[in-house]
This record gives sequence, C-alpha cells and structure tokens, in this order.
Amino acid sequence: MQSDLKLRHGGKILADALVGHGVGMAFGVPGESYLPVLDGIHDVRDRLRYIVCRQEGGASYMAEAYAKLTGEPGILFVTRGPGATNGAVGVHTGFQDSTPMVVFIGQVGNDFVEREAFQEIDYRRMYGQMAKWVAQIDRVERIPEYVSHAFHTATAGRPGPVVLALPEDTLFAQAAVADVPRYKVVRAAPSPADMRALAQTLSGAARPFVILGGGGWTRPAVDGFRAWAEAAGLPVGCAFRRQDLFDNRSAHYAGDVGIGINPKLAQRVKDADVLLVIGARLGEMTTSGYSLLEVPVPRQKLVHVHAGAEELGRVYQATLPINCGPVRLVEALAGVKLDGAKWRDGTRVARDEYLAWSEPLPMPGKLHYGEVIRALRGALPEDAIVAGGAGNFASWLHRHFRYTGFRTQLGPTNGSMGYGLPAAVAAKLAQPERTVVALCGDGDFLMNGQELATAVQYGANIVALVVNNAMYGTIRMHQEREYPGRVYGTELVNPDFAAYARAFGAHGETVESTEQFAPAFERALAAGTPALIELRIDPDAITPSTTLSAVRAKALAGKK
Ligand SMILES: Cc1ncc(C[n+]2csc(CCOP(=O)(O)OP(=O)(O)O)c2C)c(N)n1
Ligand SMILES: [Mg+2]
Repeated sequence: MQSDLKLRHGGKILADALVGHGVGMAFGVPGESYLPVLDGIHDVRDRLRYIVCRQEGGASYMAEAYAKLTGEPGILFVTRGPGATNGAVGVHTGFQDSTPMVVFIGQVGNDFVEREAFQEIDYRRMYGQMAKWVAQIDRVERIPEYVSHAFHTATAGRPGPVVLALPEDTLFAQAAVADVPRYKVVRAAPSPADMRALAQTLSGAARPFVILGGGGWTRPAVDGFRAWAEAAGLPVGCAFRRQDLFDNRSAHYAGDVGIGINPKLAQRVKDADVLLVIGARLGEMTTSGYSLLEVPVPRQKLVHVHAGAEELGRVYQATLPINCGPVRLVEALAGVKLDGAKWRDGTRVARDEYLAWSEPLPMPGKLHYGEVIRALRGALPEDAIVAGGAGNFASWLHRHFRYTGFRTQLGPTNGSMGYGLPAAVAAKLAQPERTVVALCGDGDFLMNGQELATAVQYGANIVALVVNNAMYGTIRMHQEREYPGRVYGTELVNPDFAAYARAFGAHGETVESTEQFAPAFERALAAGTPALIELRIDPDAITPSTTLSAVRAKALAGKK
C-alpha cells in the first residue's frame, strides 16, 4: 500500500487534507512561515479559495463569520507572533460564539524552538483559554491525523476554535502518507427519559418561556423548532445576537433576550414558571447580568439543553439538564405533543409587547436612525444577511429589525468591535447570491475599514452603513452616567467616510436626513461595487430610547 503513495511536502499534505474535509474557502494574511501551505493550495485552488486579507483581525473575523453562516469550520491562516496576535480577536469571538474554526499559525522550525527565535510564541500557552484545543504538528507524517482531530474537536459538542501551529520544518519536509476521509460531526442525543421529563415539565407549566441561542444550529433544526413551538403555542425569545434562530415575524416571537432588553420581556422571563433554554449558555448578556435567573438555583424550573456538558450546572443548576445540541433535541421534540391552551393568551400578550417595543421612538436630529432600520426591513429581500458590530448603534438594529430566519444575522456575542464589515465580506463571498449589509459604528468601522480593499479585490458587493456620531458613544454614555460632564477619551475626529470608500474603488455616499436614506440605499445596492453609506446622526441620540443629555442630567441629579 505504502508504495502507491506519492511523496508530498507538508504544505501540500495540509492543503489536500483541507479539501478532503470539504473546505472551500480559507482566509488569511500570508507569512514566510507558511509558504509551503500556499504552494499546496496553489495546486487545489479550483476547489479551495484562499482569500487574502489586509489585517489578521479582519481575516479572523471573516473565518469566524464564514463558519457562523455556513456551519462549516472557518479556516484561518496567519503567520507567527505578529500574525497570531493580530488574529486573536476572531478566535476569541469564535470561542464565545461557539463557532467551529480551525486556525493555522506558522511556527519557527523545531531546530530553533524555545530560543525566542524570530516571532516565536508558544501558541499552546497563548491561545490556551481561547480555543478548545491547541497543538503543534511536529511530524509531517502526522498532518492528516492532526487535521482530522482538529475538525472533529472544532465541531463536536459545543463547537469552537482549534489552533494548530505549523513548524517550518514540518511544512517543508516530505512524506508519503494517506489522506483521511472527511470528518463527521459528533452529536450527543437526548435520552428517551430526558424527553419524557421535558414533556412532563412543560405540560405542568402555566407561564412557560423558551430561549434559543448558542452554536450548532442548522436550518432544518431552526425550521423544525419553529413548527414545534408554534404547534405547542409557546412564546419564544432569542439570546443576545441570536435573533435569527426564530423568525421574528412569527406570532410566537417575543423578542431578544439581550442587552437593552424590553423591560416587559425581562419581567416575563423572571415570572416564567418553566424556562426551556436550548443552546444558550445563559451568559451575562442573555441574563441581564445574571439577574433574570437567580444564581445558582433559579426560581423558574429550568430545562437547560446544551451541547457542552461542562456548561450544564456551570452557573445555573437546572431542574432538568440535557446534554445535547439543538439538532438532536429538535429531532426528538417531534415526539413531544403539548396542549398549549393554558399559555396561548400569554404568548399573544408577549407578541403584542414585542411589536410595540420594536416600533421606533422619536429621536433628535434630521436623520431618524430607527426609521432607517424600519426602512431596511422593507427594502431587503427575505434572505438578506445583516452583519453588525459592537457599540450602541447596534441596539437600534437589535430592537427594530426583524430577522427572518436562519442565518440572516451575523453578530459577535463577545461584543467585539470591528466585526460587521469583515463578517459581511465573508458572507458575501460564501453566498454571493444573497444581499449582505454591514451595520457599523464610526469607531467600530475603522477597526477593520481596511477590509473594504478585500471586498473590492474579490467583488464582494456588500453595503456598509456607518453610523457616525463622532464618538465612542457607548463608552461616552457610561462615562456620563458614572462621571457626568467629565468627557475624556471618547471623542472622535472622523474621516469623510464616503470619500474613504471611494478611495478603495467602492461607492460612497453621505446621508444626513431620513428622506435621503431610501434612495441612497437603492443606489448602493445597484452600484455594482461594494458600497458605503455614512449616516450622520445627532450625537445626542445615544440609544433608541434616551439621549445623552438625559443620561447626564439624570446622573447629575443623582449626585446632588
Ligand atoms: C475591540 C473592542 N475594543 C473596545 C471595546 C469597548 N467598546 C465597546 S463599545 C465602544 C464604542 C463603540 O463606538 P462606535 O462604534 O462609534 O459606536 P457607538 O457606541 O458610538 O454607537 C467601545 C470602545 C470593544 N467592545 N471591543
Ligand atoms: Mg460612534
């Protein structure tokens, strides 16, 4: 057998392994540390596209967003120390977002290791807390085994990032080794006893509420859950930045259980007698700072379904912990029939409260940003993807947009700035037939504005909306609340964003009033290039429901 195998260098063995695992796209910034990998991909470039980016922060977000959208592990290539440090932000995002990723990092050769050679870092220590597994492939013959291990680990249980360091000697060395077949996703299933207990707990409920979140969802799981929940008459909310797990147009959708939660929804969660939580970790953002449920034993009966066994009981002791992911749970739910007569009225009220909450309120200035989000609801096709970053500007999106279903939202649950633009670029590259919009803040956008070059280079015709309030508004808001009037370190002097976009070869426009938005957006969609619209909002409009001056006045009054 062995004699039939051809000698290949490590880079080629790795590239062939990726193709074997079904990888169609990888993101990265090149380095001399992994030249053999690029050479290996050169041979398979009709099947595996390496997208060259401008900064590893952008590349790592792209790999993360690609995986979040497609469910396939996101592949990132970065060079040694500087590349690995720049690329960390997307890995941290992937970890908190439970997104499967396989990150490859160039490494000094084993002949120089532990000398603090040029750009040398021990990635096992550096990435230890940000990845499910970090390893270094020290023998060329073992590349197929390590890569297979990496794909299994990234996708099994609670998905997440895996990091593999590639010493130069491993990549340049040659070996005659066999490829391995494509990885399989390992999924635990609930036991029949779990499902009987779940049915019994819900049947006894008077005020049940469901929260969906986390990773590992698929379109059939999302669709299957919706059909089941609607038949059961249950009210459903989505965890922070997971609003696309349940069609927001459904009469059973009650809103997002995240930052800036509808107070009535928060009360509903607190008052629920049974909470069915599927996939969400019940982290700080989803629990309003661990206040919706008491730590460690909630007053509500908690049915907590999570793919990571270690998450169950980590913060909250569930009445019924079930260790499985959403796919197998939804399959098993098909056998659970509930009579929802007791709670149908509650579901109707929850829906009405959501509809009222999601209507834009008046705000200062000529450009009403809430109305812009409302306009987007109507202007976008049903399967459009809206990617958002982190900052107060995103709270209008969370509150006023209606996500129509699986993977119409891309957002970082770790609240990491600079995500929207690269995520949108990756989404457009992965699924070019869909309309993709990035929603960015002025601070947020410039954390990865350079990736407009990547969008132009690959014809990823996304529309970026940049909400300009000339400040790191979120921090300014907190500053005014804690130290009113003592503004420091939060003001921004911005470039002309439209001109910036045009410098890359993208379409750029500035919008200063509500009426200007719809025609500008149409032009942006039709531009035939990536496009950017700067939205100049009144800086006083700090959240969808309050102003900066009101925050300051309240804080000052409190200090008297
Ligand atoms: C990478 C990163 N750096 C810093 C922060 C802290 N932070 C959170 S929101 C924010 C300001 C966001 O500013 P902008 O994008 O202009 O949005 P705005 O709040 O003004 O709407 C900052 C600095 C963060 N979340 N992520
Ligand atoms: Mg801002």
